[in-house]
Amino acid sequence: MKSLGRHILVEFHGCSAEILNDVPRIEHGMLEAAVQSGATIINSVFHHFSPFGVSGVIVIQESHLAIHTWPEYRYAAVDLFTCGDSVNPWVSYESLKGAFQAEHGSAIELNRGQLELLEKIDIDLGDMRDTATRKLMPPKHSRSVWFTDKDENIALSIRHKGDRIFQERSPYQLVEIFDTFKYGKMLTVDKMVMCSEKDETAYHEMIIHVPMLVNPAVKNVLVIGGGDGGSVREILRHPQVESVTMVEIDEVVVRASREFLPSLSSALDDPKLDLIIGDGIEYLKNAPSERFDFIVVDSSDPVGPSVGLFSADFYKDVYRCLTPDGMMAAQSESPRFNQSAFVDLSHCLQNIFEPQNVHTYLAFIQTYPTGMWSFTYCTKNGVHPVTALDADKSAQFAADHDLQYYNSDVHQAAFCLPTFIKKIVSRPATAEAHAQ
Ligand code: SPD
Repeated sequence: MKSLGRHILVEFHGCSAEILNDVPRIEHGMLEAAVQSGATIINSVFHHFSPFGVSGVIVIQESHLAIHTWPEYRYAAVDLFTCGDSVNPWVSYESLKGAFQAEHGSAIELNRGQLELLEKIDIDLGDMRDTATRKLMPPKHSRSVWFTDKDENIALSIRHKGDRIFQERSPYQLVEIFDTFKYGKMLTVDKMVMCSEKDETAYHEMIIHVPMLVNPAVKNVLVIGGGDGGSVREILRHPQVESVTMVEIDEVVVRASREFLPSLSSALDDPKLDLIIGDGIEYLKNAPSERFDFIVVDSSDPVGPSVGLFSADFYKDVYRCLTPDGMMAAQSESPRFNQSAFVDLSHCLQNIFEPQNVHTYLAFIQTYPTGMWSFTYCTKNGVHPVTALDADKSAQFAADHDLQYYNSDVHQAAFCLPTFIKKIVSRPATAEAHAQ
């Protein structure tokens, strides 16, 4: 051996763009490449970048494998650096070429630390010898693989166990489930977090119990979206409910939730539920007027199939289909992360329901970017969400059902809005907002 290490600088062209934007697949390909070359894996760290691209490093006992990808160019730059003779980096090269489905690969090899240019010195470890020896214990592989929900300026990353539990591209969206360290299994749609086992209660308890505990006579409920089943589970805690209709556009969300998120989907087989796989917008267009006491819009974010769930035409149908004492609750996005969607929806609802009947409230959803999430409660008859609350009854309900987020204090506090939010929701509606 004439050098300390071999460094192969690799260019992969014509790769699969989808693979190059997929953190778990890239991490898996890199790990496999390390194993095949005979390396001992110590650690892996992989991140997704906005809007495309993945960077990651596998630290091996013999040095490292590193990558950065440009899916939009179907190109990956890879460094394979190995020390000693026990590992052949060219084996990793061949393995990765296959894993990324590269049409073309090229590489140059550098000898790093040429021995003829180096002079070895003796190092006396002294008291450090014991520590140094202990560090030679066989390494334990730890993985650091992250899911990131982001836009161009804000991101929230959650570490998961590296392997995806479920992935399917439906006709509408990419549906995935990851197993996270802190939040249990987490459902994502088109790379946006929908819910996680450990913090979904905040979302579902707040979208359902806030409206239902101020309107205890609700009998017939419609849920638009909500395919994971969390909203239906909470609605059915209220014994006076006679029927729930849920219209979810994406059968894949329901199937994945039934299989991997049983704590959310547990009520999807309840006899009071009529589960319709279909387009909620079309459903409401054709639904009879004054049919429902309560309509819940449990949508995903306003992209893809959910865009129409943020439109004035849709909410005019919601209004029409509510009974005279009816009410509606919608997830209305983050006042910071999705400010324009939040503001436009608030103005749109004020135009349809009248400003005094539209109330924004907040919950802290830890797995959503910024954590600050909003819901909007609207009525036809003006029942106020705080003054009409029977606080004792709502406290009892929360205790009886062992709720995790909702309680009577949180209910009332949720309507106390920070000043910047008060300002943006009370701003007069613009012509553009009406048009959307
Ligand atoms: N970014 C998340 C927006 C909220 C999505 N709805 C979640 C569905 C839970 N039933």
